[in-house]
Amino acid sequence: MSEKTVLITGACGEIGQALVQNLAARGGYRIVTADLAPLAESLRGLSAEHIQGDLVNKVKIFYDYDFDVIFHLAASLSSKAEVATEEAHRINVEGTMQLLMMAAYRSEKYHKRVKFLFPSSIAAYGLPSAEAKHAAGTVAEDQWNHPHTMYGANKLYCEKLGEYYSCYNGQRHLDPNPPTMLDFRAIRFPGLISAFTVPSGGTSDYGPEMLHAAAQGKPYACFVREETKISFMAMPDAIKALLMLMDAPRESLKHMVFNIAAFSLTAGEFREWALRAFPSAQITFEPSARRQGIVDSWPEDVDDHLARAEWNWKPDYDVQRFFDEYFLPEIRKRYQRVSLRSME
Ligand code: AKB
Repeated sequence: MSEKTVLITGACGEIGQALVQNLAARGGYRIVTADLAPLAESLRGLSAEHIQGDLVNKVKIFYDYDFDVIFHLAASLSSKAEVATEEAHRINVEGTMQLLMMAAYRSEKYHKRVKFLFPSSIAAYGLPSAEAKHAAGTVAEDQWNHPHTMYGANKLYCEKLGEYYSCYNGQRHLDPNPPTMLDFRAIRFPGLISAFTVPSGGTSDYGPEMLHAAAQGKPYACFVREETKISFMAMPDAIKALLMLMDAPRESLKHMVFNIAAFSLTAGEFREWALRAFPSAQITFEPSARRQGIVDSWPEDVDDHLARAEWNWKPDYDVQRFFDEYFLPEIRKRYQRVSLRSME
């Protein structure tokens, strides 16, 4: 089988690094990476070509590449986007629009549907208050689509742009011979937790930050209240979901935007898990009104039956397995290595 050419934007971010490593291990892909940052150390030798710089300016050069699949991961996350709204809009919306137009153009010109994988987020939801959130419980894709944040609004709008370029681009779907359109597929991710990288700029970051701090014996002041609940997922499950959705035959997909769920827990429960593994961890709660408000607008949990029915989604890690089989074994190795290095 011939090699497929894949573009991964935001390749040096948390999802990007894990995705490049997984695709490279699978084999059969020519991986082109793009990021504002130079190629991360962890990706050396895995990326066939790295394009560094602002996506909005760089997108022209991608018109010359024969991409089969695009994973557009570059984004300004929810907390950062609230302090630099215009920049967030430029990265999250203009960058996505430019790439979608390029993928639509190539699909049409070469009669080949470019697959466009887009990480959306639970931030696309917006519940009016903590009480409404609690009452709503588990939400489906088409409920509560009233995001409170710039990032959430950007993600929801880009889902719509993806659908537009896939189905209606210029209303040419009504032509007697409609053109080939791109193949847009999006996942609304919950908060993600990697044992290898720490997030920055997001609002679900308190989960991974708390666990990484506990593992390193550093005190941590959590920026949301103990009872705050949202859904989380192990990074390997997030990568598995992206690859499963990429592989799913188009005919089996009736939707373009999918929730995926793994486990949902409160910040207080996170602290209990952290203390079980690291009994001397010092974790306190010092809520920030703005970040608390953001998480209060996100659902407690999401209904992922569409993903389960249409592309057989099922997470490998519930909360017990997440700690026992992924996070704790990996994090212990990681920080042991760091402390051994600091003794050298
Ligand atoms: C964020 O907190 O902004 C992200 C997300 C939930 O999309 N991790």
